Amino acid sequence: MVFNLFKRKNKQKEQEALKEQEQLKEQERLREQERLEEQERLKEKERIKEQERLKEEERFRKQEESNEREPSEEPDKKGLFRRLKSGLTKTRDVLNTDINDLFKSSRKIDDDLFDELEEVLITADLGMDITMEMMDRIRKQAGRLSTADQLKAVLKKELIALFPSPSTPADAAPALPRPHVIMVVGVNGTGKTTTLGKLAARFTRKNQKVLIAAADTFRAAAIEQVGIWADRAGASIVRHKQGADPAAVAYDGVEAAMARKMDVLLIDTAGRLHTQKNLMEELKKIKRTVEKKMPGAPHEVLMVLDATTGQNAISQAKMFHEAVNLTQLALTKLDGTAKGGIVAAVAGTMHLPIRYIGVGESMDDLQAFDAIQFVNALFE
Ligand SMILES: Nc1nc2c(ncn2[C@@H]2O[C@H](COP(=O)(O)OP(=O)(O)O)[C@@H](O)[C@H]2O)c(=O)[nH]1
Ligand SMILES: [Mg+2]
Repeated sequence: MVFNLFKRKNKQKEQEALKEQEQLKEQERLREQERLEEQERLKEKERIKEQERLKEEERFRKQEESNEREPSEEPDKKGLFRRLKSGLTKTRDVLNTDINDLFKSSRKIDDDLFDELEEVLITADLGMDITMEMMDRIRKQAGRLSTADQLKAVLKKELIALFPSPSTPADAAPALPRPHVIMVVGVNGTGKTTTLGKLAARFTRKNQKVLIAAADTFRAAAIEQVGIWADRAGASIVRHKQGADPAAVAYDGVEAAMARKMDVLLIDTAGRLHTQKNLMEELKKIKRTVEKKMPGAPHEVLMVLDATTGQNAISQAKMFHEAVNLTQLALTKLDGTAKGGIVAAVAGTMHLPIRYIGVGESMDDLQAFDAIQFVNALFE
């Protein structure tokens, strides 16, 4: 009896031990499965990264090839390229000479060298954040770098990667529906009206019918200035008197553009009001009014930034983006004292396409922006 009880207890214990062992095994199996799944996930991530890197390299290589072919095939574009290059002399001098100096007497790649490169990038107005990001990426590739040319190639590639890939070619005709409405915004004096005028000329040259709404009613001179640009560009204009409600001008602009079957409507806006808050509220109101008259419009909100203001351009862009949701950017005055790094810094921070750059005050001094061409111009 006692013996039987003892046997039964023993058996129970054995069974419990077995159960426990099985549970442990099951846990281990689950852990192993998790580990394998995690490995698989990491591998997949690496694969995607590698694919992206290859795509980027391919894009870069193709552009390098087309740049080499450019002189014979597209003399006009080559002229623009040369003008862009001469506009960027200062940045180029900084980048070129300093980077080449860094590698004089075949220096080793070490921390000192990276410190100096970092300084060069900050001097080129790339800004602190983007410079740090860039240095991080370059350091990771340092193992296979030994010459100035290799470093330049990596730097170029990483700079190009800062720009969001354009979804449409920079110089494509405006998309349907018509009128294609572009609202131009930005701080006073950055070159809004000038850029709008140059844009109008670009479109009319392509046989597009362009209407301009003079919604900067803050100063009489501003309305006059738009009028002059409209004449030059062969565009029509809708204007009210000084002090009129800018949203009403924009509304009339949309109405007229629809009635007159215009291809493009460009809306000029003010860059300064009595307070910054008023300005943002006014821009929002213009946008709302335009949308009410033509659902889906404005199709683009183009912010104009003065490249010579350096890092300020970034804080301006953030503020306007918050208020009116920018869709594209133009950087002006790259023919002046601007440092080219600001272009990459803006693109890398805002993640918005830079559509145009201004390289002078006349009608032809607006270029469709091409990141690869631009970065190449910085280094040549
Ligand atoms: N050098 C140069 N000057 C420019 C460029 N774009 C605009 N400007 C000048 O900047 C000044 C302000 O331009 P404006 O269009 O009136 O600016 P807005 O107040 O933003 O409308 C004018 O003297 C323009 O000629 C450019 O790309 N290069
Ligand atoms: Mg203006």
